[in-house]
Amino acid sequence: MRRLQNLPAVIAIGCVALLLGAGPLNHTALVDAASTIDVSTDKTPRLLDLGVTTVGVESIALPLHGSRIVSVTVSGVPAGPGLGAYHLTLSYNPAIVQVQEVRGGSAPFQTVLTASVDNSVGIAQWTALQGSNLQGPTGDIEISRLVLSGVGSSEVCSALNLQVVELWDTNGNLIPSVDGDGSACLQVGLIGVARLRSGADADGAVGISPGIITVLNAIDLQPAPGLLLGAYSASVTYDGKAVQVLDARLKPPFDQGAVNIDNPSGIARLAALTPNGQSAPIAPLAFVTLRLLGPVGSQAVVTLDFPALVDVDGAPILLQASQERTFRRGDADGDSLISTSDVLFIAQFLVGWRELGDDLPGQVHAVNAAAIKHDGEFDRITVADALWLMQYLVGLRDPMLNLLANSHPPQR
Ligand SMILES: [Ca+2]
Ligand SMILES: [Ca+2]
Ligand SMILES: [Ca+2]
Repeated sequence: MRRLQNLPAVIAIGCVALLLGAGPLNHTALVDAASTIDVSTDKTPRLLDLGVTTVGVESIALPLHGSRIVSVTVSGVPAGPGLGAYHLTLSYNPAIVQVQEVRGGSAPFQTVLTASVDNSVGIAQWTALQGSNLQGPTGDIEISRLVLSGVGSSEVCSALNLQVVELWDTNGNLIPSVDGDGSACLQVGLIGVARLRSGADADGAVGISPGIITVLNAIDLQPAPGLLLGAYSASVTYDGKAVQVLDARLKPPFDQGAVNIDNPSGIARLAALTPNGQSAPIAPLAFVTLRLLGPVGSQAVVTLDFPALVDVDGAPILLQASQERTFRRGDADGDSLISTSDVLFIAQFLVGWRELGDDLPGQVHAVNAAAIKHDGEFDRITVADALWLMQYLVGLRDPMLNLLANSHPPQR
């Protein structure tokens, strides 16, 4: 039986407004839409209004056979020296949820110092510190991300019991805090399988293209017959110091929507719908142009998630797993090293001997190659990228690809 015919539109408007911070629309519709679809972003209760520093973990819906990333966030760090270091533990029911990985969060907490995970008893603990600046962050900051996977067999929940062992400011004073626990609930509904590719758009702009390749029933992992996707919101997250999103282009049939790019925070949000629905595979859903900013060879990870994905009737679909791509500025052949081979790959691509891609040997990694020399509105691969990398390899340019002051092109 069908639900409201206009639900995808309501949902998409709600999505766009919620995710993109648009002005108030119809508040009721927005809240309804959020409660209908926003199963994965049930936020931890915040005690900010009371002036209490809170360390919270998100509540999340986990697909059977799938994994998701949850944020651990400190809110309400008081004005002063700011956050310098933390030590946290998380306990959970390992028969329902397991911690696959503990990662850093936003800068300056983009890495963890130590992490230990025991999935046999259900305890993870980790520490991090930031030594980049005596003025640490105040207010709200995402300090780490946990990759969780669902391992149970029915719709049950596990508490995500966070405990703050210690929270320090950069002067070495303890910051009093409370913890905000979350939960992870297994879902046995529909699972969307996403794909993230890197390459070039029709005009040569390099970047990534997210897509949904299939929708499965969680119980038997068989494709859901006749399912039409109606709307999505996607997030692309990255370290804003290493990567910039220059543009995000919605592609038909999901071309009604909106885009919000926040490079300082390292997140780009897309939300779009298609009124009549479309069956998977839908790839690409969009094209997101990327620029790498760091020194030659430095690594940058870009993660794609779908905070909301619904079928044409508004029923939620959980993503099986976030998708990631790792980039290295200059590494055109994708072997993680910077060498003359990268120069060769670019030159060979330019005369049509190699194709773009990042999943088969011999392909040219478009974003890595194009980002050697930045090119205006978007980066593309030109012979100047090969030239600059060669100049770097012979010592004429520094790792940021600036010409060295005492190096000159040969005279006559
Ligand atoms: Ca707790
Ligand atoms: Ca290489
Ligand atoms: Ca270029």
